[in-house]
Amino acid sequence: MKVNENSYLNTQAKKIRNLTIETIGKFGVGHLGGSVSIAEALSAIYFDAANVDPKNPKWSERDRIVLSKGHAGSALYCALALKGYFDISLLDTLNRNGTTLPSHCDMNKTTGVDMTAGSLGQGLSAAVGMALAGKIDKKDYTVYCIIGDGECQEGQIWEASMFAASRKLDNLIVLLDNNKMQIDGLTKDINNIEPLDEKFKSFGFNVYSIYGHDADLIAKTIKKAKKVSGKPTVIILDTVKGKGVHFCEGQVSSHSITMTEEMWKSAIKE
Ligand SMILES: Cc1ncc(C[n+]2csc(CCOP(=O)(O)OP(=O)(O)O)c2C)c(N)n1
Ligand SMILES: [Mg+2]
Repeated sequence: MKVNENSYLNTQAKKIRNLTIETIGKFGVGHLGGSVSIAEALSAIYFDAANVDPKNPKWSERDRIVLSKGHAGSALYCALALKGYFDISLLDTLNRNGTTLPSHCDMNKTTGVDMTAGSLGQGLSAAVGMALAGKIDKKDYTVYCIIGDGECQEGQIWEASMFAASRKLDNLIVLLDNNKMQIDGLTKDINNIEPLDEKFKSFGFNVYSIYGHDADLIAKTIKKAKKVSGKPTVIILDTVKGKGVHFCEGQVSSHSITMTEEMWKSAIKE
């Protein structure tokens, strides 16, 4: 796998990852593992694919972005700050009393967040609704929705997927962060969801399975997906939970982790 680590999109991903480590680190505890595993996906969406305007976050023609795995809100906030939705200094309020940046995403609190999430499974249904509304209103926007692998154990994911395909929602692109771990174990041991590609195909999706830590590859795949008509797309991202953080990469314990200042600073240095 040849990855251009210094490309624009992979550099943005690195910025998202480092800022996420710092933001969670300064608070002392948070969902680090599943946040850093989507750094490249967020970079590809916000810094290449999405037609959005940070100065006009409610623009009716904008692409919609739903982080269904809402516990990774910190990474989304870092992407939004880097994109210019709000000042980077706001990240220092994460999770503190009165903040507009709660642990899990809240569309009524945070500029640029299109959907409230945290109860796993629900964000995809909302994204499907947005995509259907776009078709009914004859609008040209695309809906991007990031879901987790553990989240795919929710029946609601499959109900929403069945409906998306039956309505031929080719304006929906789902990115599945397949880091193969959930809150307290390996996804395959708790309730195996594989073969994911075959499942989504049988539900009527256009499916791509790619390496998930190359933002250039993700952006290229999104471009391909946008040319497909009559079907929603899922891009299954082969990712690593805790990616890029030496004390938790590939470990279930990265799901929610306590960090000392020394720990998060050493991770950023690395
Ligand atoms: C409906 C629901 N059940 C349980 C939880 C608690 N919970 C939060 S994150 C998580 C694990 C999710 O695993 P995955 O989707 O793979 O997320 P990731 O590995 O990306 O962190 C669980 C069970 C929840 N938020 N919502
Ligand atoms: Mg997972």
